[in-house]
Amino acid sequence: MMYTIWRVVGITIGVTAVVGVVVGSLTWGILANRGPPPPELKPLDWWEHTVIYQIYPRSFKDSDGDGIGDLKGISTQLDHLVDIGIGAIWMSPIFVSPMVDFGYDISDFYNIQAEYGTMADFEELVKKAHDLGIKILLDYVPNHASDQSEYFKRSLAREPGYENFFVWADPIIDPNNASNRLVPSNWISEFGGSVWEWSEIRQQYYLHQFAKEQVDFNFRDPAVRNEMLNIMKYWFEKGADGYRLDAVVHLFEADPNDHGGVYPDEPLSGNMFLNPDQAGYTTQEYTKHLIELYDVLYDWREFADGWKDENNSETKILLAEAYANITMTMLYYGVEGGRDGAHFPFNFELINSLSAKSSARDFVYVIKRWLTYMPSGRVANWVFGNHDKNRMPSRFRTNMVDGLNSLSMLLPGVAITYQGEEIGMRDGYVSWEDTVDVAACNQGNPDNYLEYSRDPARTPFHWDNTTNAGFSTNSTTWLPIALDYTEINLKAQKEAKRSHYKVYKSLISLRKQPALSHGSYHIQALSENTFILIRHLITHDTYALLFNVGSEDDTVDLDNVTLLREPLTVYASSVHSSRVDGDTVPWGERGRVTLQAGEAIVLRAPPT
Ligand SMILES: *[C@@H]1O[C@H](CO)[C@@H](O)[C@H](O)[C@H]1NC(C)=O
Ligand SMILES: *[C@@H]1O[C@H](CO)[C@@H](O)[C@H](O)[C@H]1NC(C)=O
Ligand SMILES: *[C@@H]1O[C@H](CO)[C@@H](O)[C@H](O)[C@H]1NC(C)=O
Ligand SMILES: *[C@@H]1O[C@H](CO)[C@@H](O)[C@H](O)[C@H]1NC(C)=O
Ligand SMILES: *[C@@H]1O[C@H](CO)[C@@H](O)[C@H](O)[C@H]1NC(C)=O
Ligand SMILES: *[C@@H]1O[C@H](CO)[C@@H](O)[C@H](O)[C@H]1NC(C)=O
Ligand SMILES: [Ca+2]
Ligand SMILES: [Ca+2]
Repeated sequence: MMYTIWRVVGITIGVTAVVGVVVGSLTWGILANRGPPPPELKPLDWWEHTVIYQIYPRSFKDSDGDGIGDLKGISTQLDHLVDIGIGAIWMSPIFVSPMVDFGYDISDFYNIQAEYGTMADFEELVKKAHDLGIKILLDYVPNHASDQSEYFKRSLAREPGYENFFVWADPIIDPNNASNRLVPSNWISEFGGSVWEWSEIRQQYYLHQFAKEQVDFNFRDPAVRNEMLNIMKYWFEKGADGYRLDAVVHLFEADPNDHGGVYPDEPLSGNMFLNPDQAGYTTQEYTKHLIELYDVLYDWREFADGWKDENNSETKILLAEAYANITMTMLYYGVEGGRDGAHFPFNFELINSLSAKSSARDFVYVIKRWLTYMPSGRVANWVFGNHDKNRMPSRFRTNMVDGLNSLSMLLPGVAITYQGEEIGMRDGYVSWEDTVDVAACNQGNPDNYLEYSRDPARTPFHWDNTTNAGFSTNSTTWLPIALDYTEINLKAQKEAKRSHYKVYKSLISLRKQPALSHGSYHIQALSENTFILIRHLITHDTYALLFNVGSEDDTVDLDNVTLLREPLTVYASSVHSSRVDGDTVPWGERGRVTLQAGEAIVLRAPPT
């Protein structure tokens, strides 16, 4: 209960800070002397304050020299994950797939892709990880199946039970020419072109919101919903601790029954930067964020919770991938006073709304927005990158790596790390000839493919400075190794006195501190470019992150930040900082602190 009150206090201060436009003139800290002694710390469920590490299996570690990462490779590198201190791994899809979209086009949801290994390899990975205290999250791809799947073959053949497994539609007859068939609607796929693909066999169109080889399931068919539960159950039985739910905003499309028997055209969005065959040229109002999808999601949650209760197992978690506006995103948590949804929807605000150009106040605003909109009693999460987005140092500045990693570690809730962020890996260079991402191949040309390509964020992990960065012994790898691997690699960073790896590791271990797991948060811009994030819990050490997100030196005043008491010592600092761990930050000149461009320091202050 007290815990909640403290959090509410944190939010109140946050809101005040937004309103109190005059930067740095806020008085804090009356709080410190208020209220009864500290509450018992509420025990947290395993996932509520964990760090989740996303592995892109194809690019993590190749164990057999074919140039492609695999499950045995992951098993052999679990020590690295134990060493840095993460609590769970989420693996991008490892199931049988023709690899049109590198595993997001699944042809057999119940088996492992041969190039990644065998079921025995998977079982061994689960066992090893669990023995080391690491949870395993799988990627659940409910929206679509590969056109090579049995489901699709059966549906093509109109096999009983499978006729409506996918979204089939008759052609529209051209009023001017009866032998010309037209697509059922003007909907555009995420990878470009119509969502409708003609099938000679069924003499009908099928719908695909991604590549034409990724056929959308028909979630209005109860048989589909049932099969999804079978899949979820199957991998729970194999030991999966939860799922990341892929592309859930696309689960439903408008129902012709609600539109006079036709698939309604979408109005044009008016976005003049897009071609008529690009997603977003129309409003997507009939293809994304349909309200029906939430009930399906809430059913999955009920299933996962039922599993836990009936089998007295640890919590199975569901994490929703939903690029949506803030209100639609928050609905993925569930309905207040109603059904639960995902344990959390991924927070993509740090990716979508912040960049190298953002000011301190932009950071503060975007962070508070999530925490303010989040329904009460839910758990926040922080994501700076994934396999679909340019890498974090490439979107921001390379001198911001430690500050960004520190920020996600110090904020309340779950921190999510995409493989390589712990060593500050940047986008790799992938030429047009080497490009394999379907999004870039479908929509791009040699001049503009990098606007679409997700390959640069997917180049293999840099283990060391040997051939292929220690990723593979093969002379060629499925994607080229980024050229900067001799400079940026795990081994070098372990040996260096200071490195991104060392900052990351020290920040993860700081998460055990009660102020981080249970404390209130206070975040405020101190100047145009520098903000402070404080985690505070009465009678425990207070921790504060000072982060200059600008591109010049900046001096800020800690005068009125009364939650901080002397002596202030440096717990961690950016690799390029002149401050070292254990340094005292002199309060002498009444708390003036200068930070270099991109510099972040994490300070420890005694209890208040
Ligand atoms: C600190 O607060 C006092 C009182 O509100 C104010 O006069 C002073 O300017 C503030 N100092 C800074 C550096 O903002
Ligand atoms: C090396 O990779 C290529 C494909 O990039 C593959 O054809 C070849 O068989 C691999 N070599 C070995 C030894 O697996
Ligand atoms: C009618 O459509 C068919 C099929 O697209 C095409 O081959 C034919 O030329 C069209 N006829 C006229 C008169 O446009
Ligand atoms: C409990 O676990 C068993 C397998 O261990 C599974 O078959 C069963 O469906 C689970 N219970 C629920 C409620 O899902
Ligand atoms: C969010 O999206 C939904 C559905 O697309 C729309 O109805 C709503 O107005 C949007 N809200 C905001 C705040 O943009
Ligand atoms: C590779 O790294 C080792 C230390 O791990 C270092 O001694 C060596 O000089 C490096 N070689 C190159 C080519 O950078
Ligand atoms: Ca391999
Ligand atoms: Ca769909």
